Amino acid sequence: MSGNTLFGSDMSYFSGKARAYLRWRDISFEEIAPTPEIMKSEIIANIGWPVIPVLKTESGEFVQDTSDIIAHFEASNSGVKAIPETPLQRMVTYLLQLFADEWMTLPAMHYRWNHNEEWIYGEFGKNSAPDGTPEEKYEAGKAVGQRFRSFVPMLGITPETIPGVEKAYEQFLADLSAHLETLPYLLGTRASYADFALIGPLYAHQYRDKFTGEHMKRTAPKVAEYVERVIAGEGKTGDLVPKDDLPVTLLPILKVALQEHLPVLTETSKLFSEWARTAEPQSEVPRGLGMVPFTTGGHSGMMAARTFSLLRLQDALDVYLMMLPSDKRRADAFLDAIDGNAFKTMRIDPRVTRRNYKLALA
Ligand SMILES: N[C@@H](CCC(=O)N[C@@H](CS)C(=O)NCC(=O)O)C(=O)O
Repeated sequence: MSGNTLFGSDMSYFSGKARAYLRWRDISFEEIAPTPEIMKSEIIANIGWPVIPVLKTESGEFVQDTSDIIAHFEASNSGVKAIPETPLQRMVTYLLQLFADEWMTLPAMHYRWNHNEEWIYGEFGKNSAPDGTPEEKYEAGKAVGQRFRSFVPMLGITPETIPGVEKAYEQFLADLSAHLETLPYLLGTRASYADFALIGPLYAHQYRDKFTGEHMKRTAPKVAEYVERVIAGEGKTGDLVPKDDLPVTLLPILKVALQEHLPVLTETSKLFSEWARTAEPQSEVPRGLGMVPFTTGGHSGMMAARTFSLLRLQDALDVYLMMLPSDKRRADAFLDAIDGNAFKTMRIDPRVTRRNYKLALA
């Protein structure tokens, strides 16, 4: 195998994010599905745990985590940057990534596992038993799918919270549709990093999964067309909104995102700081640290305190804390406008990083 290989799947949330970026950047790559053999010989052998997407570069280097995959190519590319270079748009990009990667998992997992379960087993089976009969595909897909299905209760998706998850998702579709009336991409007339991040939840689960996709195309056709553009790698030319400004139509989305997610992140960071007090320096961080309360769409429950979210939050905080005073005043005005005050004083203490493809103390 030579060239860039993306071990990924059309059914996978984060593979869509990486794939949309690679196409937008015109990077030639071959996407290879994670058959059980590939999982063992390429992914577990090199990354240490079963996860996709994984990039194997031309030189045989393995990169995991979509932000590292994108950073790998951005470092050597002389074209426009995927991540905006101006401070407020940059911070908002990381906030949108935090929302897309870590909060949109709620509707994605709810709709997949409560409305598309039987269908998705057949789809998973295309990777697990590519040469099998439909029945063999279904059984093989079910064996793989059970692992993902088991994440549903940890996300707090229960009969009590499902009406809230659905309400929040429908509001999101309405807000994004309104935004797309004025701009074709999140931050302008070209695609940027935030669009790739949003394709994570929006492509595989919300657009491609049979029943959820039909619902999106029927109730939010502008969003469906947007998903088609971004996953195809369109939006290469055009501009971001000038003068580091933000489209006002993004504010409702960011407002709900922060209102719902920040309380969870605050509780998670407290549990993390407590855990870190007695942890060895540079330790690997557990993926979950107990349960925390949350509210979405007005319905409340308990979900796992997922530590990886703190890394995505830390990226946004780093941009905020490094801002020059005049930029920070603009960022504060923006945070005030979306009731995001809690963000201003949040700190990830101690800092986190990734080591050996896992979350670790910096
Ligand atoms: N933060 C990672 C997340 C990757 C991820 O969660 N991938 C899913 C499939 S879309 C997976 O393989 N999950 C296995 C697991 O979480 O144990 C990234 O951005 O690449």
